[in-house]
Amino acid sequence: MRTVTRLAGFAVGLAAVFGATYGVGRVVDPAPVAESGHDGAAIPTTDERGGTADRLPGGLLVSERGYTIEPVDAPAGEFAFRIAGPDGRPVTRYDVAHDKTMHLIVARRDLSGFRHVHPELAPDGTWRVDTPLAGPGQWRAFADFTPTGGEPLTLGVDVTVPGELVERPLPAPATSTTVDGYTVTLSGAPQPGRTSPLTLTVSRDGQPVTDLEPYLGAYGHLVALRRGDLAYLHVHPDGTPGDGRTQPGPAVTFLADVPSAGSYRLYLDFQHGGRVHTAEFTVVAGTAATGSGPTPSGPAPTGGADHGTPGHGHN
Ligand SMILES: [Cu+2]
Repeated sequence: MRTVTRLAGFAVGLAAVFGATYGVGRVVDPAPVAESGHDGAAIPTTDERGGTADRLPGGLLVSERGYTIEPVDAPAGEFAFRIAGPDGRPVTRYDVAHDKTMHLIVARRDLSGFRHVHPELAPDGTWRVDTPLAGPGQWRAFADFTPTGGEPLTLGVDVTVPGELVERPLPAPATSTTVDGYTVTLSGAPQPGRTSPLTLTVSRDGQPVTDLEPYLGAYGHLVALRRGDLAYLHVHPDGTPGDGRTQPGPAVTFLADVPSAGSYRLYLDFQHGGRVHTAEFTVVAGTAATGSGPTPSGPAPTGGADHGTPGHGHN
């Protein structure tokens, strides 16, 4: 299938090119990468030198701008780490962002097993949390934080949990998935080099959910991880609770700036009924918008295959 062929090509090219555009993206972005689609070919972004590579996507580096994430030994059942500051000492002062001073996101390298948790800070600068690493595998842990007096940062580090490794294939792109009895549909598709709206709509038992609860200061919290290198994108909601225009569902809109074409896994955290639920989607950036055109032929687009709930319906 054509998509697969294209992805193979992307994988080769990504490492070389991704540095050029993100970070500048939203604010400056003098040369939209979207131009790559204009030649009609499937060859993206071989020359993006118009942008200054002053910042990579988040999460690719273990150390950036003087700050370094350092996992530390922890008792069984716990995950612990420190952030070393420019002076080499553990950072103990952080600013609140999205309601928390530290967001820890983990996913396996195959993009399965996503979890988003909030560790507790000890006075010596050690962050601790019940381990979010659910089983064996090569995990990537992302610390998303703002050191007081500094800029927001996302550092990433690999963590191996020994045991039998089971590689999980990335689920096919889909525009609908189910989680905990909720059906979540996705419309929109991220386009490299421009801000792309993504709208996620939540229903349950066929009824739109119109009383989503604020979670981390929004009606949804969306993280995207890029297949291949796990570049981390925190995607911002378009609107916040109480701003006079943002409704508590069923639709939540985000503005995504993806740094390149390729496959991404989206993880939507939303809160309803006092619980946080995570809906996952695979999307391919740089293709026609999902939900607004014919579905490519190929595997049945039921999606969510990893959740074992094929045939979730509209009823
Ligand atoms: Cu968080």
